[in-house]
Parts: sequence; structure tokens; C-alpha cells
Amino acid sequence: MKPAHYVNGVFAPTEATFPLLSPVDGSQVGVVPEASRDVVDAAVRAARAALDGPWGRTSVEERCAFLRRIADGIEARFDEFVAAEVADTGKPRDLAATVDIPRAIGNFRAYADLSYGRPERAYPTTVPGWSGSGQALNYTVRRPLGVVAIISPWNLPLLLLTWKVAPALAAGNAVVAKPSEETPSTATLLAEVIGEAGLPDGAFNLVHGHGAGAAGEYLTSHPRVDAIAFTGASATGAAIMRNAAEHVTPLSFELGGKNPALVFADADLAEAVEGTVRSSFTHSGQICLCTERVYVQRPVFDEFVRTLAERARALTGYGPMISAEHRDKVLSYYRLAVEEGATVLAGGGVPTFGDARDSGFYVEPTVLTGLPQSARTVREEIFGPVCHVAPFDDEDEAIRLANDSPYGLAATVWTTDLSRAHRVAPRVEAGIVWVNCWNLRDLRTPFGGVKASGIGREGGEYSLDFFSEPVNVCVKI
Ligand code: NAD
Ligand code: 6OD
Repeated sequence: MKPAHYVNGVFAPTEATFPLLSPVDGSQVGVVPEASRDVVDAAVRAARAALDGPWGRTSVEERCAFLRRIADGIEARFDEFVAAEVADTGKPRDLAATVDIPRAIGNFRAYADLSYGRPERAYPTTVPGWSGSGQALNYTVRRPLGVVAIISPWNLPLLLLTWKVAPALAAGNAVVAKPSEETPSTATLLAEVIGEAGLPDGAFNLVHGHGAGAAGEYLTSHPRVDAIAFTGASATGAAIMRNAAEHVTPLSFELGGKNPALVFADADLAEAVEGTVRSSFTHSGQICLCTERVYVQRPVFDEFVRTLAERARALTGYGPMISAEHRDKVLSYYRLAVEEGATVLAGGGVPTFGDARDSGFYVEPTVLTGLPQSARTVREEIFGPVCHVAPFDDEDEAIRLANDSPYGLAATVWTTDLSRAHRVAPRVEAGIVWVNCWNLRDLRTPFGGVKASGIGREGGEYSLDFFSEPVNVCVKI
């Protein structure tokens, strides 16, 4: 399977391409098409025509049936999807096979269930003194926004793409999607599956290419795009917002994080350490929800950092950074941490494997301590397998430290004191707070961040709300 644009139900040939590199050993494994402004324009026109054609006339039942067929289609080619995701990202096969691809299937099934079962509202109205019966029935229906641009990142490529495509289609929109230039493969497979599922031409279109000054920018500044759903870095979100401002295009943003974990002295320490190993090092820290700041109550601080560092040093089988550029960025933070005065308790460099991976983009899982809250290493998102651990004395200080960040995506609280959990969780400035767990997902719940971590919420009815417009109808009785 070669990455290709998919426009109006057809895989379109392209002249311009760029190389696709394996993060595992740096070798070139393919080429990716670079969409020109004309290709993006054709995709937007195809989407608009789909809304004026059979796709625009589908019922919610028909769209749910399409979503289920797409889920079945991914499931039928499960191993192919897993292999493509692993090839593009270098992530452990187990992660792709237990998280990325099952969640992509789950996204389509969840939105089929959610949109089919979604009630509309009615408001019986009485206006005393109004002529006639003085009564009316107000009811609210939702209609699709129109052509929706979906831009996704490289870390969970199919999971995050389908997290937006499924509700956008369920709500009746036509989609033009652009995956990350680093991870084009599962998106292309998805286009094949969508074609096989019989979706009307133009309802789903896929363009590949870079972001700034390229396909991403052409798409998000396109005057005929009615809404933009973006997942990626906060700085990219700001750039997209500037472009979208010209046409006042509605936005949903899932952006970066610098997520805190708060470990109280009453926590089950073994569970808190294992949980932090997962939350800091899963997918080598390349998940927006990963913990990069750990605050530990002073009586258990020494034991916590010692055990966490031991566990980090013992980790094997982890995947690489997505690119040489990203590896260099993460390593620059490892150096900066030392310049800022950090003590490196685990990692801090590049691992040696003695095989082809030595040409890949790996960095060591890293545990740091000793930095002030003002250090750049503690404030800026690194997006690698690294956390800084600092002590705190009491609940108020823990909350103050957690909230002292430009970001506010996710937080984790480790405590066995139920009252404390309920006291602390709502005071943390984050869109998602996990207590004694991490990344435990229910697709109906609101997902998103505050401050520089995003705008709006996705998940369940929140996504269906974003991807549709309420229209109120008032009928006099
Ligand atoms: P990125 O912002 O560099 O790229 C994301 C996507 O945006 C890519 O498809 C890219 O081509 C496109 N893009 C880049 N510049 C653009 C522009 N000017 N106009 C339009 N499109 C543009 O992010 P990334 O490096 O792929 O992903 C890592 C970042 O994403 C991290 O900051 C991470 O925290 C964040 N992220 C957030 C979430 C979340 O749910 N909050 C999920 C995953 C990743
Ligand atoms: O689990 C999800 O629905 C989700 N949006 C995860 C985002 C992870 C960020 O990298």
C-alpha cells in the first residue's frame, strides 16, 4: 500500500512526493504525496458536491450503517492496519494491536451507537396573552456544519484521525482529512476501507502533505471549509487559528500538555510508581496525556524517585521518537535540564542496541529531579519519555504546583483518601483528572484541555455537538 490522496472516491496520482523514513532505523521505506493547492481545492469541492448529492440526503440510520461497515472493514484488515501503524511510528506492535487499531474500530462503533441513540429536544411553550391558544411547540434539530477539515498528528495516527472522522460523518458532514506527513499509511488504508464500505463519493476525502505553507495550511485557510477539527501542538493551533480567523471558521482544538501527577503520602506507592511508569513512558512519552511533571509528598519522595528511576532504567522494548528532528528536540531538553541544574536519575541520553536501531531515532527513558518550578524543562512540553519529580508538603501546595503551567490537559492523582481525591480533582486546572489510574477511557466522556491545551471538548455528545448546528423550530399551536 502506497500513501495516496483520495478525492471524490478515487485514489488520485500525484507528481510531488517526499521520502517516508522508518524511525526504527532511519531507512527510507516509501514516498508520500505532497498535495498542491489544486488537490486540496479539488477535495473541498468534492466534499461540497457530496453534501449536495446522495450523502447530504442520508438518514442517521444510513450513516450509522456506514460507520459500522467501516469498523468491520478495519477489523477485517486488522493485521494490515497494525503493520502499517508500526511501520510508520516504530511503536511496539503490542501497543498498536491493543490500543491504536482497536480504538479506531471502537471510535466508529461508538459514534454509530451514540448518534443513533441521540434524542432531540422539544419545549412545549405557553405565552399568556399571545393570540390564539397562546401555545407553541419548540423543537430543536441538528444539522451538519458542511465541509469539515480534520488535521491529525503522528503519535496515535489512526486513533486520533478516526476520533474526529467518525463523529463528523455520523453528524452528516463531508470530510477532508490531512494526516501527519510522518504517518500517512493507516489513513490511506482507511480511505480504502471507506471506499469498500460504499460511502458516497466525496463524503470522505484524504490529502497528504506538510502543514505550514502546504496542504495543512491550504486546507485550514480554505474559504469553503465550514469547520476545522485539529489535534496537534499548541503553536500549530495558534497558526491555524490565525488563518481560520479570516473566514470566522469554527474550531475544535486538542493541543499540547505538560501534565502533572500528584502522589500523596497515603497513596499505594507501588501502584503510583507503576502508574507513573505507564503515564510517563508509554509510547516513549509521545502521547499528549503523558505525565511530564510528578509532584510527590515529602515523606514518600525519596522512595518514590528511587523506585521510579530503577523502573525507568529497566525498561526495554520501547519505541523510537517519530523523527530525527523530534529526537534532537527531546535530546536538547535532556541537555537543557542538566544546564538548568537537574539531577539525572535515569537515562538522559541515547541507548545503544548493537543492531540497526542504532541508526534509528531512540532516546532513553529519563527521570530528573532538582529543578525549580521556573525551569524551562518543567514548563515546556517535551513530548518524550521523560518526567521531572519534585516534592511538595501539603495539598494546597500540590494543587498550586500542578496549576502553575501554561497547559491544562490531563492530571493524575494518586491517593487512597477518597475525600482528598474528591477535594483535589476539581481544583486541578485540567480537562481530565484521573484518580489512581491513567488514560482509562470511556468514549462518552468529555475529552479536551484548558489554557494552551485546547478549545472545546470532544468525545460522546460533545463531538456530535461540535460537528452539528442546532436549529430551533417554533410551531404555533
Ligand atoms: P503538529 O502540530 O506539528 O502537527 C499536527 C498536524 O498539523 C500535522 O498533520 C501537520 O502537518 C499539521 N500542521 C502543522 N502546521 C500546520 C499549519 N500551519 N497549518 C495547518 N496544519 C498544520 O503536531 P505533531 O508534532 O504532529 O504532534 C505532537 C503535538 O500534538 C504535541 O504537542 C502533542 O501534545 C499534541 N497532541 C495533542 C493531543 C490532544 O488530544 N490534546 C493529541 C495528540 C497530540
Ligand atoms: O483517547 C482519546 O480519545 C484521545 N483523544 C487521546 C489523545 C491522546 C493524545 O496523544
